[in-house]
Amino acid sequence: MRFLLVTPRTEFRVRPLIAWTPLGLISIGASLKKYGHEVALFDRHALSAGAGYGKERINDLLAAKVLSFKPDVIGFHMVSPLIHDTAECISLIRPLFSGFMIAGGHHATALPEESLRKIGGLNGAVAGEGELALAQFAEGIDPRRISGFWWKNPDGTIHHTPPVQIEPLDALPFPDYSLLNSRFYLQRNHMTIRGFFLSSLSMIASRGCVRRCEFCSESLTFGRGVRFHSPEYIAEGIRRLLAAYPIDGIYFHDNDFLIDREQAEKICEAILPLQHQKRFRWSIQARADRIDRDVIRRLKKAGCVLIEIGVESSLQKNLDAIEKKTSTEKIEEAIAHCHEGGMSVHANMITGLEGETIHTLERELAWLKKVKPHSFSWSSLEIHPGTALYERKGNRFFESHDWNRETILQFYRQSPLSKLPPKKKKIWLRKHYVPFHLKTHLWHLLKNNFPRKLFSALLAQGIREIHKLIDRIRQSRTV
Ligand code: B12
Ligand code: SF4
Repeated sequence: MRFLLVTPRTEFRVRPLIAWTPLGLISIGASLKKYGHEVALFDRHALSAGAGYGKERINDLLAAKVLSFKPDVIGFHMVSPLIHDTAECISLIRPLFSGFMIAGGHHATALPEESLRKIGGLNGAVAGEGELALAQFAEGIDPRRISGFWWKNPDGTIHHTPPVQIEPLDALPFPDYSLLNSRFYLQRNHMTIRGFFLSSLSMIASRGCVRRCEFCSESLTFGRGVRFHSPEYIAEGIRRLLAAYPIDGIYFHDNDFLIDREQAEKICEAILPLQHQKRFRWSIQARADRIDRDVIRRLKKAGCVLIEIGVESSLQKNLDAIEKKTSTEKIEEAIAHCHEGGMSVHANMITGLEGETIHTLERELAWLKKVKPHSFSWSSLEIHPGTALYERKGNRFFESHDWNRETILQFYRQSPLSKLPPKKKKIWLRKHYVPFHLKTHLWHLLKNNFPRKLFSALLAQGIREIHKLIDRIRQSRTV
């Protein structure tokens, strides 16, 4: 069978670039190929966020791909804030394509039945992990025996089976990175592994998280508990990537790389010998309360250069409210350990938590200035279906509203900062946020990449700008 897998289109160009890999789809692609099926990836995200193509152009390219590749099945990766894009794609494709359209990912896992009801042209959905379900579907197995499968009968009735977790994870083939748009994903940049000017690809060493922070839907598709790849599988995966691609960075997508200390240490040991063959740097995400001097020493020795911490807020009342189950002191200690151990640390912060005011934001900024992570980012709180927060809000937004661009964008505009009149917001950002943010990032960048790498960074940026200019000229000629 022929499978076309599609990512949703991001509405903005990611500047500077964050080229994290769509691991879910390339892992599904590898499983399907293992059984002899043909797979192509149509990456709407890479075309919009990377190449900067507009919606019309991407839609035309997708329609052309459907006609030339002639898939039997089209699979969509669905995320809640971009659900309108998938819905639009499906109605665009339906008149051209009479085969099976199926969706998976976080949104499909949280709301499989609503997805089938609200998106008319969709035939099926997978709740949870997709590798086994799609491979079984391709093998012609009766849907009633495929785990996590939701399907619509011609009479409109919906049936489903419960999801099953893939175990052991090592049974999965390595994700098929050859499906990726290499021009986008291999671009050397300083944001994928923040502050380090590297060409990198992503991997994942574990699936799941044992916590359930109120706002978080990160491990929804993986179900309860945590499962691990063996350290040997991870080392072999890295070895293959280093041999096949001109990369010098690996970004781990794990929710919490340090969730099992022994496992993390074994991975470090397995990775170390690879550093002698070809030097590469890597980064992880971890909870603050798992970070100590010893683990930093081991990570650093194995080539890890950056830990991203989901700090979310420095205010204890916020941490308690979102059920982060940690303390401001623990976070401060973790950041201090990173400084002492020479490990770069990035703080992921959230704006838009309940009770937030400009005053509390200023307190968060003052805290950042005090503890000095090497870099930080602030994302607005997003209320995703499948989280405790969505349940508590109780407005059943996705169940009760249309899934069109306007409604969805309205729902996701939550931050009080974005509620400020645009002029006031600009002034606040310019005065309090931008200078500090720029200073921290620039300093980190200079320190890690000076001087040869920095020169290459500037050169690469210049070349990218020239490519974009050529693209724009070409685009204007074809219009
Ligand atoms: C890496 C990443 C990105 C990367 C790459 C995205 C990509 N295309 O995969 C970048 C930086 C581009 C990104 C951007 C965004 N992301 Co993101 N991202 C992640 C992250 C951290 C890891 C994803 C990953 O690699 N998982 C590991 C793989 C193995 O699992 P998986 O992707 O879930 O895929 C499995 C199943 O979901 C399923 N599946 C997935 N797709 C399909 C399709 C079919 C047909 C089938 C059958 C099954 C199936 O099978 C896969 C294999 O088992 C997750 C958090 C997480 N832990 O998952 C957030 C996450 C997926 N992102 C999220 C969001 C919201 C976004 C953005 C909308 C940004 C934003 N906050 O507004 C954009 C959307 C960009 C886009 N166009 O897709 C949310 C989604 C929540 C939700 N309810 O929808 C998550 C869960 C983070 C969060 N905030 O909670 N993201
Ligand atoms: S925020 Fe981090 S620790 Fe909390 S549930 Fe999500 S992945 Fe787990």
